[in-house]
Amino acid sequence: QQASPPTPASGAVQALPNAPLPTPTPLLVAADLRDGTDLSGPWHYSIDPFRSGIAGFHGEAPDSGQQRWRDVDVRQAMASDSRTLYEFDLARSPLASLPSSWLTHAAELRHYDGLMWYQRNFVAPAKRQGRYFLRFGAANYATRVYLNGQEVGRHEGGFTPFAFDVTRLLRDGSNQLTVGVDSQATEATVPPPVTDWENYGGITRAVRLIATPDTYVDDAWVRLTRDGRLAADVHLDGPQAANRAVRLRIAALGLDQTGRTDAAGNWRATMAAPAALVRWSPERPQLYDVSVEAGADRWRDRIGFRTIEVRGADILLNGRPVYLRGISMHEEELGAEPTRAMTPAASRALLSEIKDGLHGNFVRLAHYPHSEVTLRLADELGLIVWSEVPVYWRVAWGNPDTLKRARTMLAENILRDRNRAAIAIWSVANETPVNDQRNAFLRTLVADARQMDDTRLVSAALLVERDRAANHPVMTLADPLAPALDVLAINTYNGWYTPDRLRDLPASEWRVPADKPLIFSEFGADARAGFHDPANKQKFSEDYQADYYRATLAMAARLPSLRGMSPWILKDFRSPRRQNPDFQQGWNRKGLISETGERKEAFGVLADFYGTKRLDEGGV
Ligand code: GCB
Repeated sequence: QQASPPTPASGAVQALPNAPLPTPTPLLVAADLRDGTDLSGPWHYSIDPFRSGIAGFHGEAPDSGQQRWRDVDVRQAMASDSRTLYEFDLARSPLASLPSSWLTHAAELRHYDGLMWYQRNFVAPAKRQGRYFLRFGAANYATRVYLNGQEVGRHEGGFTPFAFDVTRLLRDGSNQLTVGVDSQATEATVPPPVTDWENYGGITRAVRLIATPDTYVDDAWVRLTRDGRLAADVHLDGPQAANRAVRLRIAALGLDQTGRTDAAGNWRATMAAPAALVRWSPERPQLYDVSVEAGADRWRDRIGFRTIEVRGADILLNGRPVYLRGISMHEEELGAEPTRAMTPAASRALLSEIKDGLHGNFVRLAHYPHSEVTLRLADELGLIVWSEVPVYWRVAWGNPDTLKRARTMLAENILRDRNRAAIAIWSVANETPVNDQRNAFLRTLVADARQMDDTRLVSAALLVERDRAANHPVMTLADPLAPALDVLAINTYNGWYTPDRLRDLPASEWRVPADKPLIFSEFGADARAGFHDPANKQKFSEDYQADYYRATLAMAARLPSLRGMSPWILKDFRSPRRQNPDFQQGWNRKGLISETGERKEAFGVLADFYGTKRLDEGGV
């Protein structure tokens, strides 16, 4: 079912005429819970700044001496025939442990941006039956995969999973897997080259060899509909996908429902929600073991059930108003040398600061889809999630390829995560400049999100205009995208990027539509942990940051439609734009904790505010 399309404001630009939704295949939903061989660990790597493994020096196909994916013993080949030439030998190149970004493989790679080759061998399971997929959690940004010298596929986008069927290419014993990953952004990529975070090139999430029966459950989506019924959509892939018996079970609820797929391998069912169902909430993040059986396959996931909707300016979770006590975060683990490899422990260290330290119930996972490790943990801990695609700042709005990339990323993100109860909001963009092409681009993404998921809210982090003539902050939300969104979200930095005095912030005037929930998707100020300046309270001091939070929270308290916030940001994060030698040293310092976890004064200011709000759930 499709949610009724939002009514566009008069004069607003429509969505672009929609090409069909991009549907990534295979999807392998909940792949992280399937049986498989984890290919994490040591891989060989070799830089290729001129991309000579992809094209020769006149642009022709590369010659064999430049190819890194050849399935040969290079040293032996050269020793046995003096005419043989290889200039790359991955099998003898240095080793690094994956998943991780290459920025931390070696000191000289700290700023490498381009093509990197990775290679490892693995032993295929003996007595194979069924199908085998190579599944990548994420590789940033453009990836080519070769198995035993044969190309098996390509993928673009640094934050979403992809998989290739390699059943026929696997051989007994040792198999050689070669992966080229190119991190370089262009004007046409998503995100574009200029961002405010580190571009961690590499294979940053797990690579696994996953085994399934010939016909298997490629997609299953089990959820509460807006009217409180239980709905399931299942898609089988394989030679016996059509007209196949399917069984959905939630043992703890006594639910056992059977059905049959149609000719396309799809089964859709809705049923009354079992009376015993405990709805997922931050206070009680109940999850259930859910399985879908079809033929020899048994798909499983752990799923929470809740409803999320908007009524007037309220956000309703399970029918009750909720105030989003949140914070934003990047996918970057604590420590002085992060590599963007989100282990369960690394993710827990961050999310528990939000849940327990700040008394939060909400996290904005900025500015791209985060690891499924983090999404599963948010489900388990009870943190409501804002999930986003990296349509950030200035992308090539008029380029149809760029739109296709963004749509595919959004689809990959939503289809991966539709079973996560924690996710309440799909965000289609962050701080994008208003113009007709951009409006049409983003409307297309909004329509896609609604088509793929009619159970969640859609938003985008928007900018407001400041009245230049006024002598106190007068802020107006005039974005023509606003009518298309369920939740209005504003990034605001008065008193940090503007010369406003903090004491003037509480009296700011906000001209925003009153009939929709508003959240502050960002506000923040840099502070270098340990730098105190009580006398002058200069920018970059902990004192200024704490005062900035006090002033902004006082301002927030006066906004009648404000229903939550995700200040910028939990932890200091690497950003090449931030080079102030005294205070930043390559880090955006707007964290409430430093990169190594030291809490700044403002952490306590926000924790107190949220701690009080908790007693007053739903109130503003
Ligand atoms: C923003 C961006 C965020 C930046 C932040 C900042 O508005 O959305 O990505 O890091 O400001 O620190 O300026």
